[in-house]
Amino acid sequence: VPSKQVSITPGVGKLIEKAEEDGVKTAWHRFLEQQPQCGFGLLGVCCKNCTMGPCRIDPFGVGPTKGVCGADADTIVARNIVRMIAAGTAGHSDHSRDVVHVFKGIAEGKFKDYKLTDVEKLKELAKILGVETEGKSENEIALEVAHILEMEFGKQDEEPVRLLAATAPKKRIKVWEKLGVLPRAIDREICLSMHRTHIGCDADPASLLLHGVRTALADGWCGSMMATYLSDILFGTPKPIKSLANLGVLKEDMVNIIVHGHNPILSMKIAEIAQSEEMQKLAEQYGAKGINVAGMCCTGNEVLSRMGVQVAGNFLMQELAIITGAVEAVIVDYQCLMPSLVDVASCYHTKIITTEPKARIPGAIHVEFEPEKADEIAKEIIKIAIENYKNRVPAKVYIPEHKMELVAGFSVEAILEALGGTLEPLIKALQDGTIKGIVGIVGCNNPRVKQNYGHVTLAKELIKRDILVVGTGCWGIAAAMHGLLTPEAAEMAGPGLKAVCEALGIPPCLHMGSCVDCSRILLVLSALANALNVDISDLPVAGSAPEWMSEKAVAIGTYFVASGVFTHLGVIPPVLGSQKVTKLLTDDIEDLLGGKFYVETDPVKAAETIYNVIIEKRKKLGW
Ligand code: BF8
Repeated sequence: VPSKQVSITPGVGKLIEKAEEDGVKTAWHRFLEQQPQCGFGLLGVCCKNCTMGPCRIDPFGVGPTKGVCGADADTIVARNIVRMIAAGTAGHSDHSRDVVHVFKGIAEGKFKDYKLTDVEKLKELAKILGVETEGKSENEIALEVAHILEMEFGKQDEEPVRLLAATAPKKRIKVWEKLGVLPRAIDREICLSMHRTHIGCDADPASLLLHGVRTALADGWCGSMMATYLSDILFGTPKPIKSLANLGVLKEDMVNIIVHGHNPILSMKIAEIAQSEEMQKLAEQYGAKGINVAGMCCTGNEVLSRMGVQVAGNFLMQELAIITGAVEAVIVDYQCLMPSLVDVASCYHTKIITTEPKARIPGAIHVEFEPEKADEIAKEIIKIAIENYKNRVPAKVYIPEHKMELVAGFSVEAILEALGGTLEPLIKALQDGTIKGIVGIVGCNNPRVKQNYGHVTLAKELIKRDILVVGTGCWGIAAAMHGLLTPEAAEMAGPGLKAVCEALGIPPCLHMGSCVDCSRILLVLSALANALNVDISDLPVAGSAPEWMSEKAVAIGTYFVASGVFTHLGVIPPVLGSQKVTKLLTDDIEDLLGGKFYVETDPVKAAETIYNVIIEKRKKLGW
């Protein structure tokens, strides 16, 4: 692998070289081995939804134009995309279900190791869901809220999910109502996505995609929204917090533990218990100076936003952390975990510890996490890491020195506080053009893109044009490692944005949390639209996923578009095999929903287009 060409992030190239010296393969190596990748798959024209297939449509029209059942490229491409949306929605929302379970258990007095931290937010949630709070205890309120939220997954009536009805702008809800895409229950829309795409069901690409929209809306405005609300109630709503990012946060003389995955229920416990005197003392007994917990991917964002836990890297760096030879344990819950972690770890002393029945990896140590015994299990897991410190081989250790300062923790509440308690200053800055617009950048790494080049370049190009950037997920970590989350980064911004950042002491790029926290971006859009009495599609805003790869990112992109947002993708989605579906998603859908997809692999060109779209929207608002 040409180590200097695959990433812009300092330290990554060196570790890829070390991997090769150590005889270890990374995702970049396996990506090369996969070349050339299947053209049918890339175009989305392979259908394996029944065993008459797999059927493949010849994109050049020379070979077969229909599968055995008669499905054409339009049907197949649309079905495949809807299944991606369903899987992504399932990922976010099933994570949410786990948080609801713990939230309810706390209210019932079952999970003594957790508590309700942000009671104000609980009351706010109760209020928007129509739960009376007067004269009731916290636990009573929480129980009623939990009951409503559980119903969001599986209720059988035709009413829209209540969180969406409570948080989306009224004008937007009317658009969805007219189109018949208001989601009724999360599990129901996912189930219906699978049913419609079964052999012999929905063959109409427009009808299929509209159900994809319905499913994605159940994710953004309900499943993910719920995960954000409840994680804030359980662990505290993020406030601006300083920390460091990149593999240089690993420590030569400490027990290094990486928490990786998505659910804060586990990672917050590990981070908390690792700080306890008992665990620190034990680490000292084993010859270490203490325990150093570092985050990876979205659970890293969760513990960063609330505790300031340092971040080791984003998606493509999970293997590299092990290759430093300095990590005693990688503790994972679910999503975005490479099964290869076990192969890589076998060349070092690192233990991979899975904790969830739904995400087991062959060869890993499995310690099942149960919220009833959270503290006890967290200790058990941390002890495995501590005891492993003695197995570290100093000759195999190389920790790159690079780490960057950052400020994270920009929840909606924190943004409002920075603005002095109201959106007015932001609206004024938008109206007078000091800030031209707002762009949410989200999503993954993908070896198709030079790692973090898309994320960082797009953000820099946008802030230069006085566009405020907010974002989540692996983008947040990329931005952090490249210094974009510091107040000093305002130097890179245009004069208007720079002045605003300097006046408020905030960075020009705001880290809003993990991928489920894209719901925070939706709430900002909703608040702006309501304040201006317009629809989200009228706002000078856009979305982008410059390096996306996961099905969850497809769900996010779709609910952004469905919410009226012009949404850029830096990686070509598997739809080009159908001109009809491509046109529906990048053109026709705008007439229906006010947002559309825009695909551009060059982030500099993408920034230019996004800027022009924002200027057009401003003109229409008379700004
Ligand atoms: O949910 S950005 S690689 S870690 S999928 Fe995964 Fe993508 Fe990272 Fe978080 Ni989101």
